[in-house]
Amino acid sequence: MNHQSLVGQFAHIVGPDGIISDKTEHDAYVRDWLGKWTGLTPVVVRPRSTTEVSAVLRLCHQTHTPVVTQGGNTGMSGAATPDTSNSQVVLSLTRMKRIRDVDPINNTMTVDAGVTLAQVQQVATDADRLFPLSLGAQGSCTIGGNVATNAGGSGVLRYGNTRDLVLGLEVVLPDGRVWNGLRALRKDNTGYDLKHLFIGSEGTLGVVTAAVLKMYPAVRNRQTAWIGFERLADVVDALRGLQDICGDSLTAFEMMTQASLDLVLGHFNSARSPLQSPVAFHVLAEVSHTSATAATTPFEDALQALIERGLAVDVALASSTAQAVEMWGLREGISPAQVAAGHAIKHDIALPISSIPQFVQEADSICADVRPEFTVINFGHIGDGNLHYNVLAPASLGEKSYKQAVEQLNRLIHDLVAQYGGSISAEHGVGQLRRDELKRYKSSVEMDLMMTIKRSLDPNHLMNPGKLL
Ligand code: FAD
Ligand code: 2HG
Ligand code: ZN
Repeated sequence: MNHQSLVGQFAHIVGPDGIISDKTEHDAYVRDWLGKWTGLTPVVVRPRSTTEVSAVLRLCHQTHTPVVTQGGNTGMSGAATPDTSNSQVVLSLTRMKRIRDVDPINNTMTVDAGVTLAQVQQVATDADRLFPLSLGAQGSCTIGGNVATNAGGSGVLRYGNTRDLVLGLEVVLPDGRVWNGLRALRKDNTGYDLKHLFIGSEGTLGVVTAAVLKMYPAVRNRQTAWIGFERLADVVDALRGLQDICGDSLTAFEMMTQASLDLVLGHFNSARSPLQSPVAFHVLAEVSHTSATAATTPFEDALQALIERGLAVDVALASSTAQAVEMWGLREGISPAQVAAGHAIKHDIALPISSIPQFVQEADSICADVRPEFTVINFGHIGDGNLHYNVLAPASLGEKSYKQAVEQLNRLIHDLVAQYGGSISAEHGVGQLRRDELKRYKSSVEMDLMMTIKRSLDPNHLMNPGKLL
């Protein structure tokens, strides 16, 4: 079927205002926000309901039309960008915005896939509850995208990844059938737990159209601190020291190097370091209580103990919500500051926390050896063993030299990660960015199992081709 009649059939399903066929209006859908990937699509299709998604996928199945599902297009791995063949339809779910149910007694809500993470957080707040997934893109990323990437963010330490926050899913399969798995149950052992196949599948197995999400008791009392360290081994010790005293109330433990902070301070004119002097490693730590009257002393005592034990060299405790927000602004500012600085070679890695200090020492020395003119921007969710070990190439580097540097550094850093029993994608997924790398680090048995699942659900290979596998 030619493009024009296909577009006509899509318009018949979603209505004329649900398609964008004019290429001059495709930019936001065919280019990723990092500016690393740009593709082409014959049409962007924007359904409003599961029934429409089902009809769209049935048509794609009948016509062998490949589909790239897209949420907020905030992903970090090029997984939501079509290729340049001009054959892949972009299925954007941002018009699917219904809050289907909120049940504060069951502590669950059921929402359409196109609802943004910030809206979901607000729905929970309005019900005097918490939805704890939290990340820099929350104003634009969608729950469908969070599910499809198994997003992490800064609350994983206490609440887990997206996978831990989902009780049920509704998914449209590649042939258009709808699987209604919207069960709001915390216990259900009736066979294979199918939702977990789709969580983290990056749009390669089906389209998530709705999710049942867990809610938690609202946080009524929060303390935020900025802590300075000279040694990474002390950061890791401090994490356990704080947990020994504060237990589960420690909800965030984010690390950044001085170079990462300097990048943010250089990018945002009004930004100030919370500490008096530079230190090698900065940590943003937060404790959260569900009781408004919870004692604040354990956290303060724990911070004091870090100084007394000689682990931390300086501490700033936020004395107001505004100060806490400023601290989080510094942390969340690292990504945009990197984009402004030019070429960041991204490594989103997971490691056993105990091996992080040794790993970083080795990785830093590799980078200094092979690329002394580059700057390591190492930061991340160290409380989860997740580092964003990014390497900034000078903005003046030509395209060809940049590509060579990416290949060289990916190989060296990822091989080192593998040596330490780590993962080359902790939270950003595989997408296009790490697709070829994946084969090197997964066993043939694991790749084979993944291909078997892919073939059985999507035998025509129409769902997000060229990504992940
Ligand atoms: P998209 O980018 O649109 O899509 C991502 C993938 O999901 C693609 O494979 C797409 O095909 C698939 N997909 C999207 N919707 C669906 C659906 N309904 N059904 C099936 N497949 C679908 N990520 C983290 O994990 N932790 C962070 O701390 C974090 N911080 C970020 C900070 C910034 C400033 C930015 C810009 C991004 C950050 N991200 C982070 C990355 C990104 O926000 C997440 O990956 C997010 O989950 C993507 O959601 P999205 O709706 O934008 O998905
Ligand atoms: C974060 O933790 C995001 O801020 C982005 O996951 C990481 O820019 C990055 O590499
Ligand atoms: Zn992150």
